[in-house]
Amino acid sequence: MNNSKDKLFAKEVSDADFVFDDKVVPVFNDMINRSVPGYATIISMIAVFAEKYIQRHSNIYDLGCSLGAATLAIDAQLSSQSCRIIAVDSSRPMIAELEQSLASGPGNNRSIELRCEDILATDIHDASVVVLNFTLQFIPVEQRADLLKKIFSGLNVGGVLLMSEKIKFPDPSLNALFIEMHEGFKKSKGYSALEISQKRTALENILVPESIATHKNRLKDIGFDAVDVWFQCFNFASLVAIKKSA
Ligand code: GEK
Repeated sequence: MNNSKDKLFAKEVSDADFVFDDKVVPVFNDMINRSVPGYATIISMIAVFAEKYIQRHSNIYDLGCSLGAATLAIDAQLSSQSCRIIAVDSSRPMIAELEQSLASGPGNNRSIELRCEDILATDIHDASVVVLNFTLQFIPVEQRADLLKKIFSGLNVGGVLLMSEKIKFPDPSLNALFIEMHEGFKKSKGYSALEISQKRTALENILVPESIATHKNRLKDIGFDAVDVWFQCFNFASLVAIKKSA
């Protein structure tokens, strides 16, 4: 897997929206690790959750898998071969790179199926674990409930949704504080002020954060019985939502 340093916004760029294209793939690992506080912890804990919730002969979905960090962590964690991991992303360069790393990597390579498609069109069935790791934030707000409803109905009883998101806060002063802290984190990881501000502009229209309360209420309204945050650092959080009954 390519691990080049992310310099995409180091020079002045035009005001175009961010896209997950072939320029992003080689730097994606570096970018996400230096941009999302706690990313590595979240990935390894997703695998720990998966180990607990996996059901025999069920499907695990990694929706918006990018280079497959969650897929690969789950694959490495699970000793049983009796499940199938379905990794989906609409970016062809991401899926192509993941395909290559699966072909050359040391993973268990249990049944991992890669799909280059819009997750809004993905059929979810017989699922024990569904991962939405920083993906829902890119789905238009008005389509989020339908996607989550589809996930809920495709989950088996006893299944789990693990969902990480950039979040916003109802209190404007706290919202501003956490944005400042996040930018401080990026600065501490070597991003310049120009890189931080250009990336902010590029994501403005395509990454739409919501509050933790909005996420929790929507998941509960859809039918998830137990919903809470299991990880948070500044304006990044990961939620666990369990389907206890149909
Ligand atoms: C990780 N989960 O490393 N359908 C399919 N894929 C989509 C869609 C869509 N409608 N919209 C966006 N994506 C990964 C990180 S990155 C998060 C996820 C980030 C894909 C998009 O192509 C990209 O690969 C991914 O969602 C979001 O654990 O870069 O902040």
